[in-house]
Amino acid sequence: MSEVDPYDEVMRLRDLLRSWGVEYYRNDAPTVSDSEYDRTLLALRELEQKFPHLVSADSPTQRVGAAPLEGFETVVHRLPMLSLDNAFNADDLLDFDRRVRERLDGAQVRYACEPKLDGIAVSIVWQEGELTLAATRGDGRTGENITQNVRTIDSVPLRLSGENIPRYLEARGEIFMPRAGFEAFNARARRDGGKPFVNPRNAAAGSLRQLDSSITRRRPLSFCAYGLGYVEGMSGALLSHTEAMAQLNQWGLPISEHSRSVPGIDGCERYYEDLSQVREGLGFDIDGIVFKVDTFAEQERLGFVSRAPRWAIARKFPAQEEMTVVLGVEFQVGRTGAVTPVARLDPVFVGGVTVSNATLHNADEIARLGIKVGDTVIVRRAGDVIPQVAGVVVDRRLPQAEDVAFPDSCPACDSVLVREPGEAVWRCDAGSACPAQRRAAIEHFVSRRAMDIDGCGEKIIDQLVDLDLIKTASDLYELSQDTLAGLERMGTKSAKNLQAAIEDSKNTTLSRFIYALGIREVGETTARQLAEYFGALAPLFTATDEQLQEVEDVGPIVAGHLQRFFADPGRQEMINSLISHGVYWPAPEVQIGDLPLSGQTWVVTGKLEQMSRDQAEERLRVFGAKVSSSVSGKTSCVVAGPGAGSKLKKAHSLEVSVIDEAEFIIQMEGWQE
Ligand code: D41
Repeated sequence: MSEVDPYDEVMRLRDLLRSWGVEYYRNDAPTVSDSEYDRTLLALRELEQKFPHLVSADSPTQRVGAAPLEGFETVVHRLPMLSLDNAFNADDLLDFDRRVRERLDGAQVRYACEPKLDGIAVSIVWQEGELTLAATRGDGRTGENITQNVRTIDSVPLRLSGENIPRYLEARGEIFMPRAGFEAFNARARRDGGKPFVNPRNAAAGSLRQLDSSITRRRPLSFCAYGLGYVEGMSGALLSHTEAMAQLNQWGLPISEHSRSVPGIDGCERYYEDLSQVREGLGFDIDGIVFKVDTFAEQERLGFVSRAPRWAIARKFPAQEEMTVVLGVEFQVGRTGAVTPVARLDPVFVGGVTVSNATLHNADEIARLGIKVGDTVIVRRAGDVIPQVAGVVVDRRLPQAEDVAFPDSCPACDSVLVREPGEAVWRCDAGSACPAQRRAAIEHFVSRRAMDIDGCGEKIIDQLVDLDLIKTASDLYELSQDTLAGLERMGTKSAKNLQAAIEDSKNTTLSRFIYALGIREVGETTARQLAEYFGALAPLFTATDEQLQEVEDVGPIVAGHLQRFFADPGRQEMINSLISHGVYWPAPEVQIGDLPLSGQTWVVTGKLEQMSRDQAEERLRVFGAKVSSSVSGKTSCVVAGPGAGSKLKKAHSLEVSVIDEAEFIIQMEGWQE
């Protein structure tokens, strides 16, 4: 391959970045993922460093941000809004600390750590305590006047409270849309035929860009301050970032409840690990952690280079969004017959894992996305959630892209597909006659929270079903060790272990058994409630609609599913067969009313040492407690182990009683009597 001329390459990268920038900032419709944008910008910056004569004032590297829009006035920031350097790994962070200590002559430095909110950076000014101006960051030097829109955000005080209010206060911070609000907004937009946003940040940007602030007011935006701008006429001095944030908070500005001041870079690394753990539970998107040298005196000694302070750095999390290409769409049949389209993707590394499939949910979602095979799409993966296709990059569509054809009949058994009124899902109506439904039902049956048969993964079940060794879950209990040992990737030892696991699973509980049956819309909670209410399996076969609906969480729809399930002769036969193979559960011993924790709601959080969280929760239920995953005013007690985070904080703030594992074990002994 011939060498690329650096001049041509610089021009090409600039053109790319500029066109992406316009799409992004003007139309709130990104045509690239953030990470690709960042990578391209980095490539350009590196080239310009290598060939300084190619740097020009209009290069995207010279201003990180957007041109002001027509419609908003331009605001010149009294102090430039700096940008943040990025660290993409632990080494980058160590280098940052080394540079800081070199300039400060050696000693360990205190760092202020805070989550990096994924929103829109703004500057807000209060004069004599009254909010007078709010502006976007723009290119750092000038931004857009969005005062009217910012005034509609509840968490931004229109008037400062407290003492020693300065004549002129500029605070900088981030405006963002919490996830719950984002999901609710998108759900409404989808229902009303509107256009949903790709992610919370685009939603925040789009909401702030409204020329009519009554629209902004209806958007669930929040504000969080992260620094000071120009300040004048203040009595007393603030000596550090930590002090400044506390002062802003006293004047009524929201600050991050997760911020902390730590000693040295080791403290920063620990903070990064800790926050990575709780990231999913935060309720809003963050894309990294910001570390700042805490004292202002040290910040001043460090100063800044062109556009970024030497005293701060953003340690980025692995990207949660990436672009890739749809190679095809397959249709999977689940245990309830639901046909789910799944996009096969050119594998991409996103949010820390390689993703090669993403669910497309149903036919409506395919229509909403307007997705075609061959399209470039943005794949989003948040935490442990299954990867989603957030949007199609229509600009990159090739002429040969093909429409997705939803099948007319079941891809596994060719039976008709039916769609119930008001439902988005097409289902195969063959029930247990469909091999795909049977296979999925068996997978569910053996899963950890159902019968918990260890070592019986998808690959094994596929072989057993394909070789016609099992038709239903009850056939599992007839498999010989020899048969199992004959499967691919199965030695005598693992065959022995698997058979032992199958044998062990016979001793179960009624609620696990009901859950394992895989009845439509009967999850773990409903299964447990059914087990508690009926106390045995037999009454479920004959229960009337009214009786079923007596159970909490069971309405007419679930009652209908239950009745159809237990009336199906094939299912009856399978249940009888399971029981004749020796599946059993202990009869309930105590009436629900007189259990020691009846009527109480408990929460378990953090890591326990003597038992798993699941085990603790199961025991609490045995003693009659309801177990919840979130703390509220109604919580009776929280069991907290090491590493407990926001739930523990919330419990303290609501004055809910908190006990540790040791105390929990002692209390349990009392309940057992
Ligand atoms: O949460 C954030 N997104 C955040 C952004 C933060 N917590 N701190 C920040 N600190 C700065 C400096 C150190 C330059 C005052 C920032 C940003 N800057 C920032 N946001 C957008 C560009 C720069």
